[in-house]
Amino acid sequence: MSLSSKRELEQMALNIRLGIIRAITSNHGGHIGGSFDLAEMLAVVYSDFMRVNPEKPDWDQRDFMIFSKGHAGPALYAALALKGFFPEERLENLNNPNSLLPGHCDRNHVPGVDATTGSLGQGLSIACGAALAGKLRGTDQRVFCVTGDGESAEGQIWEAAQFAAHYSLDNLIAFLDWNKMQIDGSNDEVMRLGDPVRKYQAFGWNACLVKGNEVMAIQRAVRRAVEEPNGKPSMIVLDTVKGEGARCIVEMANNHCIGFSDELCGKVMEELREQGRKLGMEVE
Ligand SMILES: Cc1ncc(C[n+]2csc(CCOP(=O)(O)OP(=O)(O)O)c2C)c(N)n1
Ligand SMILES: [Mg+2]
Repeated sequence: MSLSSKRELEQMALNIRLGIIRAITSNHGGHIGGSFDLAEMLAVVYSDFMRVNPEKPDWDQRDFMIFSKGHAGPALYAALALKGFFPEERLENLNNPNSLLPGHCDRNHVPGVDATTGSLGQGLSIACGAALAGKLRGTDQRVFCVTGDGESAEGQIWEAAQFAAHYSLDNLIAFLDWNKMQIDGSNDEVMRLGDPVRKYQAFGWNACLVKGNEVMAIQRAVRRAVEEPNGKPSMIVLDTVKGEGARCIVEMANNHCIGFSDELCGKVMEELREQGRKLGMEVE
């Protein structure tokens, strides 16, 4: 299997953040914190592992991406636009009236989106259904799923965790964006999650902790999950920082869903331009 280099993946992650900014700026705000911190994971999965065909988004042998933390739609949309599912200009139509790019992931409007999400807690169950269907049909399709740590307060997540282990869904590769924050503050204040790796292991999953904003660490973990199926579903816990990618966003007391002024956009772009220079990329 030929995999992307660190530099290529970091460039892709930067392009994803630029796409997120393009979308969120057009809507004068949005869910930046929990979108930005997924850029490295999306860069790895869409560059190296997702078997999809942007020309035929409904290809019946494709891998699935179930974005359970649907409020991070701008991150998934940016990756899909870069992959060629729709023109990048469409990113500038986030959440406008009659938009073809609703703020939360919407499979009815956006090519490449496999499940409509936003009501938290449901995506892992949808992913289990898709993974079980793949097994029953005898295909080698993989199902990727992205969950949140605040989202994990939903009981349905743990029903799905039990189900996936029971049905030996080793074609299911899930991520947990462990940024320790949710909408109203930290998980420790709102609902303690404890150690998610040990929890998923106790539920019968392969579970590991990786530096969630380091492309090579993520690439290694996903590679292991896809190349060494062992009868168990895999949970890759991404140790992330909410808003990673721009210091001015990380440092905000709450960066969950914020208004986006020209001034803030300018500050973020300055940081992204600096990262572009280091990666040998021209960022406008
Ligand atoms: C069932 C349900 N309850 C509440 C919400 C409101 N809500 C939107 S995002 C969010 C926080 C989710 O936290 P987390 O999963 O940690 O995602 P992050 O904020 O880190 O991106 C909440 C509670 C929702 N979308 N769905
Ligand atoms: Mg969180």
